Amino acid sequence: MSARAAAGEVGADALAAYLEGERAAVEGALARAVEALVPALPADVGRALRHGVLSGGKRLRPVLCVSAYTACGGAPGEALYDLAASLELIHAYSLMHDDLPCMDDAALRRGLPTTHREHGEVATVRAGAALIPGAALRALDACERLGCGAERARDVAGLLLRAAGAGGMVGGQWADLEGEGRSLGADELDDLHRRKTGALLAASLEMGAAAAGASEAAVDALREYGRAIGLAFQIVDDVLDATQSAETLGKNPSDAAHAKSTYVSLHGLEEARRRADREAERAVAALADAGIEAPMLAALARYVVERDR
Ligand code: GRG
Repeated sequence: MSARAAAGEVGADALAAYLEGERAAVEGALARAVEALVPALPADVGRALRHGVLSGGKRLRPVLCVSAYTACGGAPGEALYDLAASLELIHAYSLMHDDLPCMDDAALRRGLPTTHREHGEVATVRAGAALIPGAALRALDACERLGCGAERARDVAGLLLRAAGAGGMVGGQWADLEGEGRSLGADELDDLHRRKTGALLAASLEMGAAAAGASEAAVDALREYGRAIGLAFQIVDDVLDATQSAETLGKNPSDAAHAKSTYVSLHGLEEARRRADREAERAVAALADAGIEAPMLAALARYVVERDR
């Protein structure tokens, strides 16, 4: 079945209602995480952390984690949302640091001033750094409450940290910064984004499946789904950067200003859109091939390519 047909089983209204409910539960878990982390921090660092974590966003990574967990037969509850929120804590730190003058030098994020513009560079660097171990500890604690057992808890937290590390998001960001002003080849661009954006998105699915105690085949399929939608997500990010206003995006388009190679600069708009569609189809096929029936994950694959921000 194609991604569009599989997603068609979940109508637009049902998807919107699902996203709204899941996001509300994720916001609750993020608020719990912030309340747990802030008391140990100086007041200005706490304010920066609160800004970076609690000022909106699509909350896609935690939603994917929860969706994978339930697709593998797990029942949602507070501990699951706390596990899912650990991904968003890493994501939040990456955006706070990415926006700094030494990286993207961005003034606007999610329609608001970036964290360092509001709270200063020093507090933002410190808050971002505090989020990394904070996320790992939240993930371990959530796994324990989910009854994962020590070995599975270590595996799940390991997935998060490997995806965030030099072989994943951090390494991808280095490659991205080093690639500015240079024309990257198609394989180089895929590799960069598989690490910078794709690794954490794929880990979201894999963590949900692993925490649910899914079979190796199911974990593999969800990783495959995650890798494909991770790439689709980044391609669409490039398309949106090239075509949408700051008002719609909630941030200033910046790829051209930083002379970045993108899917649009390399392949053109139409081919970039087709490639994103193909990746979404591939994601859904990976689940179907493994016999995983998950219409909501098919709908989320469509959402990733059809989103406008
Ligand atoms: C020290 C080199 C070095 C790196 C530190 C800063 C950093 C680590 C990593 C940055 C990675 C990065 C900026 C990835 C961007 C991924 C991306 C497409 C973000 C946008 O995600 P959305 O659309 O954002 O999910 P919302 O706002 O919806 O949460």
